[in-house]
Amino acid sequence: MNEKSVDRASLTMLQHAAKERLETAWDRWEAQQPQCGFGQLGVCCRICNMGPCRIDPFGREPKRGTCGADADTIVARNLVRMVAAGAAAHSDHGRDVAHTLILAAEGKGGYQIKDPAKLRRIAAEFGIAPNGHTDQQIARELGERGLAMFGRQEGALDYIKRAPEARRNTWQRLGIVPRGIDREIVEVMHRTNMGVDCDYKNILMQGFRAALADGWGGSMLATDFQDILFRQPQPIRSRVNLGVLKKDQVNLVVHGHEPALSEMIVAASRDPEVLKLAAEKGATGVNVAGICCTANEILMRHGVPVAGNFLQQELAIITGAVDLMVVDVQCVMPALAGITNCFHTKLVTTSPKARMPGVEHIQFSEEGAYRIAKDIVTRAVENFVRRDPKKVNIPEDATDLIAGFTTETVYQFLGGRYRATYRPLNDAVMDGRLRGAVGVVGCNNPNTVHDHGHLALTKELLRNDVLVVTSGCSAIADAKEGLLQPEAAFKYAGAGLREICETVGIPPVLHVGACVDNSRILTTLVAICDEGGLGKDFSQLPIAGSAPEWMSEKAVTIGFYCVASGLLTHFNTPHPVLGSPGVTRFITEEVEGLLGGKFLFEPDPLKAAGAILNHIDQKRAELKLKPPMYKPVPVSV
Ligand code: NFS
Ligand code: SF4
Repeated sequence: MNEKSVDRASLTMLQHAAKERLETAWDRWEAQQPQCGFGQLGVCCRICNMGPCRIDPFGREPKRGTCGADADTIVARNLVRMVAAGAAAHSDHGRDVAHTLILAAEGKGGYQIKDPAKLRRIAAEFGIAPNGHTDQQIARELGERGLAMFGRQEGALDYIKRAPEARRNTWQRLGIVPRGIDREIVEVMHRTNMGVDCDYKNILMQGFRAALADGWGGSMLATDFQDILFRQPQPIRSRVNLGVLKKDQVNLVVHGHEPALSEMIVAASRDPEVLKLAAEKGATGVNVAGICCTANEILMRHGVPVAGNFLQQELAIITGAVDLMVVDVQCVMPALAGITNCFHTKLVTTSPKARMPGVEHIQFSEEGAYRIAKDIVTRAVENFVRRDPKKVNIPEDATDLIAGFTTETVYQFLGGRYRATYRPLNDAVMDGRLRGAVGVVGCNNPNTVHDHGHLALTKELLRNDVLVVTSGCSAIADAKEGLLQPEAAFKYAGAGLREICETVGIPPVLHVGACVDNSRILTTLVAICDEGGLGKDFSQLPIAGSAPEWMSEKAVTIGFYCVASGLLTHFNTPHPVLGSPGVTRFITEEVEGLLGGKFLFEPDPLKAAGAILNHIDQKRAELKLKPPMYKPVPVSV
């Protein structure tokens, strides 16, 4: 396959871009070929000024850097620095949410506690006595406890006690229980500084610890606290793909990650004053659409349509129909500044952590949230009149979807509101109706056909009666293909999975949110273990994780906490580790003996699905479960 994407809307826009000589990430990726082999193999070190040093990957000289570091040390250090960066990104997001919760408790910034039930539930988990306290008082204390998790020095993060006992014991034995979120990230940076840790296994174990501080720390906190502030998602209908942009309305695209901003943009877009102004400018309304994870956040809670996933951010601009794109942090391509200059589109940065030269910056602060959001939406409306109809080219493609499944709503779906239980799910796995479950998550990357990895892998799992849960840009890929509709079960699912989807009324692929919401997958696994019958630890379950088109350091961190939580974790292209046979062997083989999980690198999505199914079957055999009840359905296109 030499197409750039399997998504028709994206291909339409890429053709248009080529005709208009507009450059995209695909062009720049091609211009980078051949990419640096030392970088790909991870054997380039720039950690000190006696370097940069590089190790010959074919075992010739030089075998060591100036300081004497070998390929194993260099590769391990580079890799865990990726983990630290990813953990920092997710967790800094979590920190801002904790701050916002405190502001909500103080009645500042227009934020409210929209889910007091969840507030009280989480507060109880943190040991905060609810009696006689107002929601505000509880929220303040919980917010402060959340912030304290970042600076904590000793002991274990509060959320660690959610994990199954066997898992906690494993972490304890290996000395990788995360103490404080910031502390573990700092320790990665210290240990990988010139002349500190040079035992690659010891370095990697700290990488696992920092990743756990994300999955069972920063990300979990972000998810829980966002649910408290913006309410817990419920299954909700919406639409996805570039066709959600509207010719006759003001199109405002929100891109990035933090719902503190996007929630307020959605609210401001419904402000009567804004709508009146839009009508005066000749627009029939204000259409907010999302890109990347911020899209998933407002999709799950408000049904706001999704314009596309990571590789579609430039394509959205190329439709010529976006009046304003507002960005905050993470996965925002610097190229946006250039491409928006070719159109009337106004680009606005909002985070003090993420500015772009020559781009207007309207600094967002939680304290002035609504006012700032309204200012941004007003600018979008004012820019509508500058849109050039001759340049507007919106693809028709838009697909219906259902999103917004959480650990809690799956309970309700399976057992009904009054008899909430994971029993039916566990029973289905035990009697072989359901073969297992896999989390397919992560990014897009022009190094592989856009969306193809997500879709091919997911469909192969579905026809083999494997339930798929998804988040981030993978969820958006699935949504575009129609996999997030209950009807998809008839087209793609094996007989057992189809029966379950039909009975319960769910799609065969469950959208659980943004990438920080991969923590929802962890808490769901806790519920499955607690329900009983499938083993007492995650590493016993017939499950796996996969990032078939990964790009971000955050994906590496997620992979690390999945492996540390006991999961077989598939990545299509390897981490930059192949220059070190030691590190490669450790993370793809030996670590299984320690943590029960390991990495699997396999570029072909169908082969990857095969390996995942083998793993699932092996876990089923170890649990002495019945063989799968049905044969897989034939391949569907
Ligand atoms: Ni996740 Fe979200 Fe997408 Fe990858 Fe980026 S948006 S945090 S990192 S590219 S899935
Ligand atoms: Fe070279 Fe060692 Fe310095 Fe790295 S830390 S740049 S291998 S001298």
